[in-house]
Amino acid sequence: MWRELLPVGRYDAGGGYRRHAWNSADAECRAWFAEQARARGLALEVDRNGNQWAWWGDPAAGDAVVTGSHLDSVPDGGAYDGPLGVVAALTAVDVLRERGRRPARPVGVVNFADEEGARFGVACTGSRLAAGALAPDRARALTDADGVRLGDAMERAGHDPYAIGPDATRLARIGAFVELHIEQGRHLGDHPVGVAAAIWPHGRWRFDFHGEANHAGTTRLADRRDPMLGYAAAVLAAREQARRRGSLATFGRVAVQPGGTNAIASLVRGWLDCRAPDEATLDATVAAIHRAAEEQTAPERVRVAVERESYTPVVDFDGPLRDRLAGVIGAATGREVPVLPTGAGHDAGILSAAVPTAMLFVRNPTGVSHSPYEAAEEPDCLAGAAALADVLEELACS
Ligand code: HGY
Ligand code: MN
Ligand code: MN
Repeated sequence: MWRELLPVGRYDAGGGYRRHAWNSADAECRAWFAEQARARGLALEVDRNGNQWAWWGDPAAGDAVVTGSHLDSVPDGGAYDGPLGVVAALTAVDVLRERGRRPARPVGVVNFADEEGARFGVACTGSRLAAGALAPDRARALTDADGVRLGDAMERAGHDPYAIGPDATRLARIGAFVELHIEQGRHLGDHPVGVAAAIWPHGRWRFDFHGEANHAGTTRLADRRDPMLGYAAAVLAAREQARRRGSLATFGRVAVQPGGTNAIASLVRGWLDCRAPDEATLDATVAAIHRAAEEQTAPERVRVAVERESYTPVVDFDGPLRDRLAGVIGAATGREVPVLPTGAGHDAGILSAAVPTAMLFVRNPTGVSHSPYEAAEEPDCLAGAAALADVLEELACS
C-alpha cells in the first residue's frame, strides 16, 4: 500500500507532495482509497462533505469503531502526515482478519477530505462541515490562490457542493474514533508509539496591510505608504510575543500586490498561524501581534485589517478512551506508553466534540513535519499499525 501511494502527487523538484483538496493528485489518492476498500470487500461511502468511508459491517447498526486520517498534504508536504493513519487503519483491518476476529460492532476506515486546508485556507474542512463547525455557505465561498471557489472545485471533482453541511446522523453512529498519526515533534524519545492527551488551541488569522502602490525609484521615503513595513513588524512581533508567552506563532504565507520589484506594494496579505497551551494565551498572543502591527503602520498611513479565518479551541481527548488505549498497548508491549499533548491540529480534534475520540502517535526521529524531509522508521510504523490493530480488537471485538 505504502509503495503504491508514494508517487501520487509527489512534486519531483523538491520531493514533497502537493495533494490539495480536489486537485488531480487528491483525486488519485481518493481513487486509491476506493480501490483499497473494494479489494477488501469493504463498502465504500462518500458522505455529503466528500469524506470517504470504508465499512466492515453495516454502519447503520451504530456504536461503530472508526479509524483513519487524511490523504491530502500541505504544499510540499511529507509522505506520512495523514497517509500513515489511513494505511495503518487498512493494515489494522487486515490484521484483525488474519487473527480471525469478527467484530461485534461495525468497523470503519475514513479518509477525511481537505484536512490541511492548503488550498482554501481552512483546515479540517471535511470534518468541520460534518460536525457543524463550518457553515456551508462560508465553505463554498472559500477561494484558492487562483480565485477558484471551493464549491466550484468540488463540483468539478464530481461532488454536489450544495449537499455539504452538518451530518449529525452519520456521526451519531460512531461509538469511538481513533486516529493514528505521525508525531510531529520529537517527543516520543525511545518509544515507537504514544497516545495523545490533548491538542493545543490554535487558529489562522489573515492580516491585510493596505498601503499605496507607487514608484520605487521616485517616491520620497516621507511620501510612502508602504504596507511591507507593517508586515515585517508583524513577523518580528510574532516571534517575540510567542517567545515571551510560551506560544507558537508563524507567518508561513504571504501575498503581495502588485508584486513588482520596482513598485511599492499596495497590499500585503500575510497569514498568521498561532497556537498556545491555553486559549487566553493564544488570544493574548494574537492581540499583541496585531497591536505591534498597528503601532508600526500608523506613521506610514497604512491600514491593518485582521480577520480570523479559523479557530479550534483546546481539545482534551476522552479520558476513559485514552486510558483504555494506553492500557491495551501497555499490556501488549510490556511498557508504559507515553501520553502527550500536541500543537498539531487533526480531524480527531474536530470529531472529539461529537464522538469519544483518541489518537495514537508514531515516533518521528527528526521531528520534521510539513516538509519533504518528514520521515518515520518502518519498524515504528509497523509497531503503530500493530498497536492500532490491538486497539480495534479491544474496542470492536470485545
Ligand atoms: O496544521 C496542522 O496542525 C495539521 O497538521 N493539519
Ligand atoms: Mn499536517
Ligand atoms: Mn495530519
